[in-house]
Amino acid sequence: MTKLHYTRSRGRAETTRWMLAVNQIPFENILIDTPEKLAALRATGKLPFDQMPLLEIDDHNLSQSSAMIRYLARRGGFYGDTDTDALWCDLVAGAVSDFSETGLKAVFQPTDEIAISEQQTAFAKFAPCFEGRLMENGTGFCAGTRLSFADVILVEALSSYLEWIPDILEPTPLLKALNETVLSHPGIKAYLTSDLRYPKPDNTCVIDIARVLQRPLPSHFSDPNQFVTPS
Ligand SMILES: N[C@@H](CCC(=O)N[C@@H](CS)C(=O)NCC(=O)O)C(=O)O
Repeated sequence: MTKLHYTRSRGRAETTRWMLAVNQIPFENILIDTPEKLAALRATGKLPFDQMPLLEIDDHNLSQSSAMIRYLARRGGFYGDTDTDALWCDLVAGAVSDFSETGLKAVFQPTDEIAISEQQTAFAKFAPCFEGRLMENGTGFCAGTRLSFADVILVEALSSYLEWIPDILEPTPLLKALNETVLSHPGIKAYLTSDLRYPKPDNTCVIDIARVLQRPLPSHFSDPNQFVTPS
């Protein structure tokens, strides 16, 4: 069984979960929810950069979410049909990686108002470019004539924005249509309604991550250094 090791959250493992889902590969979330479990995982030597997530698949130990999504894209034929399609997949994926950071960081912001405002700013910057790409390509997809990993990770990033700002896609009809296309894929649909999909991140996730990584909490928490071990 394919195993994805990560904290009890979507975080940097979520694009890989969506790519497993679109490939319809059954997988297990292996919870790394204590500093001891993280230390034990690091001691196995399976984390070349000491970072989670770790994806155990096809006798490989994969690190780095960008490598995981590309491995799964090649494995399932989600990297376009031509070199030009593949190039567009990578171009869009690069922009999605920047765009998704604001969604990932939303839960770490001191107030919901700040989280929403930051996402509105990032959406205003990137969404017209994604919409423009969809218009130029003219197939309903970001690259080539069918679904690619670029579409999947773009909609994954949008899913976070939509949880904070439900009407955010109204000004971008092509992005809205792509969102619906990806969400109606049978593998994605099954994943999103399964127990494998974690809920919208909240303070519990923020605390969990800081505790497992023994890192400071955001400064608006009352005791930001409570999990930092003195060196
Ligand atoms: N570029 C990496 C980043 C992974 C990452 O930052 N992982 C965090 C947990 S969310 C981690 O393991 N941090 C521990 C460390 O950097 O030592 C990826 O996308 O996989």
